[in-house]
Amino acid sequence: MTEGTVIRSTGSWYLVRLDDAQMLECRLRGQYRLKDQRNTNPVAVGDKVLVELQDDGNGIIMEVKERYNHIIRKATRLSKSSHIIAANLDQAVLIATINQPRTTSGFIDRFLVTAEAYHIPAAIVFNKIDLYSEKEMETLNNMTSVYKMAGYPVKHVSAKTGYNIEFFVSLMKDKVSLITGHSGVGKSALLNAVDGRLNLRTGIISTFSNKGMHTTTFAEMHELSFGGWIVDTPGIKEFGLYDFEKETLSQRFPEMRNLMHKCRFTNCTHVHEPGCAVKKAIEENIFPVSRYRSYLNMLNNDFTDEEN
Ligand SMILES: Nc1nc2c(ncn2[C@@H]2O[C@H](COP(=O)(O)OP(=O)(O)OP(=O)(O)O)[C@@H](O)[C@H]2O)c(=O)[nH]1
Ligand SMILES: [Mg+2]
Ligand SMILES: [Zn+2]
Repeated sequence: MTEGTVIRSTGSWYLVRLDDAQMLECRLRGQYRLKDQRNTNPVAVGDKVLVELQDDGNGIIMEVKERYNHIIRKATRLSKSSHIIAANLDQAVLIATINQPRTTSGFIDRFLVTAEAYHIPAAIVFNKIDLYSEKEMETLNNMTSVYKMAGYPVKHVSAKTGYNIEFFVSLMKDKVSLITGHSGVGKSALLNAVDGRLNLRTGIISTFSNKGMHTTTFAEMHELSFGGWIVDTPGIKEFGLYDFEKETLSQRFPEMRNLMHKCRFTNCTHVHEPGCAVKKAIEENIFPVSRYRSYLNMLNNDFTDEEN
């Protein structure tokens, strides 16, 4: 048997890159049992697998190795069954824009909380730097300091002018990165700018008309010419669809995690309790209000996007 990585999954066929770089179309062993019945797909992009070569030139996936991590999408928020989008990721990179389209801090915070919940390091790349007005630059700089303070890498780039593109390259080099973000933020344009070989389609075509086609998740991994892999996921509209427990939510905010031990009550929810270190930090202007607002919205299951 040979080891490889699942690069693409289209339901019944899997494209596997063997460790000697050979590509092999594979099917899944017939009696492969789903260990976790709640997931609709037993094998996901990024999975490390053991395959057996067949006489017809295809392969059979005999075994899926234990995942280092994975990220799940649910059919709907209330749905019991879920779909594994990708496995064994080194990081999740959110491509965001202040305008055209606007990425709100609520959306960014749900992305970050989800990445924390799945133990996937997260980074934020603000694109379209060439477009912003003075006021939008101010918003950008405020958001940047908020997320840097929380400990996340933040970069400003422009796919159009090439500004800081080398930072985007260094962020992804030799890593497996999930690339996500609203439609139109320039994910494909940025990836084309760093690696022309990818030749991804850009513009508005991939957003609207293809809406229904992508929903089954054909996530795909692409090799980067300078080293590393990206996972392109056309289907994720709202990254933050995961089932969190309210008690653990504050642990998904690194800056809250660092303060919590100072709250009077160990099970403090940082909402109404006396002696709360988080609320004190907000009063003292050392905890960002936008992050706290997102926390409250998530506690209340409020996923509407509001102000930055
Ligand atoms: N001004 C400017 N326009 C950009 C920049 N990056 C991308 N665009 C434009 O924004 C539009 C959308 O870019 P895409 O790369 O297709 O966006 P996407 O994030 O891949 O969108 P989906 O595939 O629909 O998820 C295109 O018209 C790009 O030319 C940038 O840095 N500056
Ligand atoms: Mg695209
Ligand atoms: Zn508290």
